[in-house]
Amino acid sequence: MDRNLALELVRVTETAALACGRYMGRGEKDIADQAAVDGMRKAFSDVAIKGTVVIGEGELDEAPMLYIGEKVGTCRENDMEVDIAVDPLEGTNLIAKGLPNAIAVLAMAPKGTLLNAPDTYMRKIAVGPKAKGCIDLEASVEQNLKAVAKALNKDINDLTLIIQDRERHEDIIKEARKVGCRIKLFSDGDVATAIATCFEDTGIDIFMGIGGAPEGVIAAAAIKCMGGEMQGKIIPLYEEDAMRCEELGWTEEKREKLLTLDDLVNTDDVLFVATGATDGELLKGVTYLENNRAKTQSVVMRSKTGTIRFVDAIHKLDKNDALIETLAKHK
Ligand code: VTB
Repeated sequence: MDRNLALELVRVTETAALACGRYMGRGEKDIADQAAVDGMRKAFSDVAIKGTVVIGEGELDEAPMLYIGEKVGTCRENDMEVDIAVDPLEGTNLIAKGLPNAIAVLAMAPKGTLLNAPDTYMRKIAVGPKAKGCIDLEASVEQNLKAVAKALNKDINDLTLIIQDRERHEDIIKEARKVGCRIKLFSDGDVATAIATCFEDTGIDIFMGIGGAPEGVIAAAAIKCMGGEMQGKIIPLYEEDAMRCEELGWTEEKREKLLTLDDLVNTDDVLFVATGATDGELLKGVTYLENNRAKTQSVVMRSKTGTIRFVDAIHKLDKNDALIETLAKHK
């Protein structure tokens, strides 16, 4: 994929983050989400790709924009055909409450290479590059924690597990506490937190737990770029999830299969881009400056070269056409 697309795509997540940034703490998660979706959709129209959304806002009947199957980009004859996975606002609750780790995020890869995950749950485990090859989703929590501690040459008491604060994780938390591991609980947003394992200075060594399956594929794109490891398994938590899986061809047999990083993202040419909406482990959120300006921080990665770029940008809010249109709509 053309490397210049990486920077083009930064504009897309920047626009989504700027569109929803003003809703921080206003308790309106759906409005914030809609603004991010509108911003992202608008910004995509200038990108020279023939993109198909494979992970998006839902099916056509439930999402008017960025629905699964929607074509995005300029879609000209010679444009490259790509799969797009988006989450215009990953962590709608987070922005509504002004909590950390809300991001606007997307991944792009050659056509047919991103897993078409069902919109249900996934059991996940992720680590950074130094612990690659040491995890096994099917092994016990204790085995995984000990293996990762060994790989990182850390005492298990110094190892930090990050896991979503949910009742469904009680057993994992109990087992991790038993072996004396440190635990960081987070309320929402398991893309940013899974990726945090790949950045040593976050202090996060391992990510575990059950979160959204689509979010799993998006996180896997970043982890692939950074040389970390992730595994997943589709888990329908509720009865309607199981029905949904069957509907989408994710039969019980298919769900049994352990999904490796290559199953989640089946290419060595994936791009991952995210912009902070609220401050987080990895990125600063949108900050507003005097004279109608706002500052964003984004990260863009390419698995082909392994380059990780952080992009700080200052935007003149009254000079960015895609944004002006989106902001006017959401006044
Ligand atoms: C998960 C996680 C997301 O919402 O989907 C979670 O992957 C939903 O879990 O990052 P619950 O159903 O238990 O709330 C997020 O945290 C935010 O979208």
